[in-house]
Amino acid sequence: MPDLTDLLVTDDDNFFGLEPELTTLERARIVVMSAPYEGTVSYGKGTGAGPEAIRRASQQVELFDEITGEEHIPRHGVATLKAFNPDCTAEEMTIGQVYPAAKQIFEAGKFPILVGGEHSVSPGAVKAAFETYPDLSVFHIDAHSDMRESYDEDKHSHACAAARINEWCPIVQVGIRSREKFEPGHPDRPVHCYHAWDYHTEGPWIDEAIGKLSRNVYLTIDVDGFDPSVFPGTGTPEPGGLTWYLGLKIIQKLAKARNIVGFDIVEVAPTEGQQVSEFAAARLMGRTIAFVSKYCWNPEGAV
Ligand SMILES: [Mn+2]
Repeated sequence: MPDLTDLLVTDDDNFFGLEPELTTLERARIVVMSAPYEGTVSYGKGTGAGPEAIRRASQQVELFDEITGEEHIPRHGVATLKAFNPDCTAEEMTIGQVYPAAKQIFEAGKFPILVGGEHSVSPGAVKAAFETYPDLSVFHIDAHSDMRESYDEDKHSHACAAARINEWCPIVQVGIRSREKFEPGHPDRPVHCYHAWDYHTEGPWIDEAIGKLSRNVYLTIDVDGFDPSVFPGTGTPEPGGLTWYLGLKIIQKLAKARNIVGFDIVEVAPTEGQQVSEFAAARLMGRTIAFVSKYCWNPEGAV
């Protein structure tokens, strides 16, 4: 595994189009990893092109966040790593490439963001977070519960992401509307599943769901947890997901109540002829950074 310095993007082809002095590993508190992997995709293809499309879209995102009233991104700095090599198995991607990079980011005291690619890339980042924060739990936004033990004879398939994560951490899932009848979690690490049918509008359930999490939380966002009107470009769209504002409010509440230690945004599959999904993903990245900065790093800002 190369040192993070060897992976660093040093020109202005970085996330959010920052001046290079804001993107060094010394200056930046946030480090973005790109995993353009779609090796186990079972339906629509194209998530391999997600990270590059999101990076380009992020250069069009306004850096001022009017919800929190601050410019968090230039204040903290964001380092961009070169994309990992997608010519490998899902296990080699997430355990062989994502995990060691995420581990180094945590060891440097920085905040990792992982951009996919399919959901199979996430477990390696969670493993590194879990080794850094032994009480870690995972907040999982997705249409799919991803709790299959194995899929297409691959334990590291995108359909098994939460099952792999559950080998280390308890999970709270929201937005779920596609799952197997029987998908047990580990007996010592419960998986609380909030189905979209019952929980798709604002209500006390959000605080209840967040209340099931430990202090330190890794946030994994499969964009298909949102409604396809928000993210039409995704591998396996399901009707009836979270609205944009409900999703943001859930993440804001999460940041106010818990310490988010890292997050990922996965399953964006850019659609020819429009930029809706990659721009929404870049915006979601920016908003989530704003909430983490405001409420997790400035605790006096919490309400
Ligand atoms: Mn999904």
